[in-house]
Amino acid sequence: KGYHVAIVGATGAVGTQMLAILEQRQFPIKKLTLLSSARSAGQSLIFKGEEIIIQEASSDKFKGVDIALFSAGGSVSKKFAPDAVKHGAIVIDNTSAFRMEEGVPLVVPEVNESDLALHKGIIANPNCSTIQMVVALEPIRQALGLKKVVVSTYQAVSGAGINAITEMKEQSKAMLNGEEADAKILPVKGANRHYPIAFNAIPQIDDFSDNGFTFEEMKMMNETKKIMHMPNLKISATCVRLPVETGHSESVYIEVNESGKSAAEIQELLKEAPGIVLQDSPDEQLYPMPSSAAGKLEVFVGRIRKDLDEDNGFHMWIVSDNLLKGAAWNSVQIAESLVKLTLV
Ligand code: 11C
Repeated sequence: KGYHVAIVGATGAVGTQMLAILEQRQFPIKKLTLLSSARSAGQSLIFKGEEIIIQEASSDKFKGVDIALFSAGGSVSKKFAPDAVKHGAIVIDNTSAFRMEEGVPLVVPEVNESDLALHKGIIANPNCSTIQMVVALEPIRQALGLKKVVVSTYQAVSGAGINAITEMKEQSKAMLNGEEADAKILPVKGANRHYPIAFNAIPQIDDFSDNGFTFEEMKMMNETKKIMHMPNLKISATCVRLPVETGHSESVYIEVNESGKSAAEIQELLKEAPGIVLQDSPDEQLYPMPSSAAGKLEVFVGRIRKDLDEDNGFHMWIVSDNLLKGAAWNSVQIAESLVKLTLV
C-alpha cells in the first residue's frame, strides 16, 4: 500500500533532507527509488533502516513511479522531468527549470494549495527565499491587502550546496590559522571571480541579469507574484550571502492596503496562521535566528514593527530552514497535499 516515490539528486543537500522528511512524516511509500548522476550511482542511503542503492538517472528508471521529487539542478530536471511525466509520474521539481512556465503550478501549500488541481504532470517548488516570505505574507494579504514589498535577504551557504558548506568551513579554518582562504564556488560556480564567504557578506546570489538585479532577486520577485496571484504587486529584492550554514533570514518591509493598523494586529494574524511560529518579544530578546530555526519545518517571524513615517508600512524579520521549508519539506508537503486532494 502506498506510492512508488523516486528522488532525483538523492545525495545532494536537499535530496538527503527529502529522504529524512519522507521517513519522519511517514509518507505512504510502497517503493523508493533513489537516482543521481553517474558520479554518486552505486553509493547507498538508509531509508527506514533499509539500505537503498542509488542508481544513475535515466528515462526508463521512471517506469511505475507515481511521484518523482527532483532536486539535481535545472538541466537534469529539463532532461528527465518530461520523461517521468510520460511514464505517468507526477513530478515535484525543486529547481527553477519550469517555475515560471504557464500551466505549471508553483506551490506553497499554505498559500496556494488549490493551484495543484491545475497540474499537467509537473509541479514546481519555489525558490527557498521566496517560500518563507510568502508563508508570512499570505495571512497579512488575506486580512489587510498587500501593496508593496521590499526585502533584503541574509542567506545561508547550504543554499549553494554541500560543497559550499565545505568551502566555508575550510576557509574559516585557514583564516583562523592566518592562511589565505581559497574560494572556488561562491558567489556562483561559473563566475569569473570567486570570493571567500568566511567572515564576509557577498551581495550576489546567482548571476546578474541585464537590469542589475541578480537571478535570485528576480526569482523572489517573479515567483512571489505568481504564487500569490498578484501580477501587479510592487516588490523588490536584494539578496546577500552570509557565512551561516543553514537558515535563510529576511528583513521585509511591507505596505498594506488598510490604514490605521497596529503591529499587534499583524502579530495576531501571524500567531494563528498555518506553518508560522511567532517569535516576537523584544523584552525577552525573543526573535527568530538561523541557529534556532535550522532543523525545524516552520517559518519563524519576529521583530514586527510599524513604520514611523508610513501609516500602512510594517517591518518584520523572517527566518526558516532553507533546506526544509525552503526545499525538501515544501516538496514533501506538496506530495502530502496531492494525496489529501486525491490528485495522485
Ligand atoms: C540559494 N536560493 O540560496 C538559492 C538556492 O532556484 O532553487 C536555490 C535556487 C533555486 O543559493
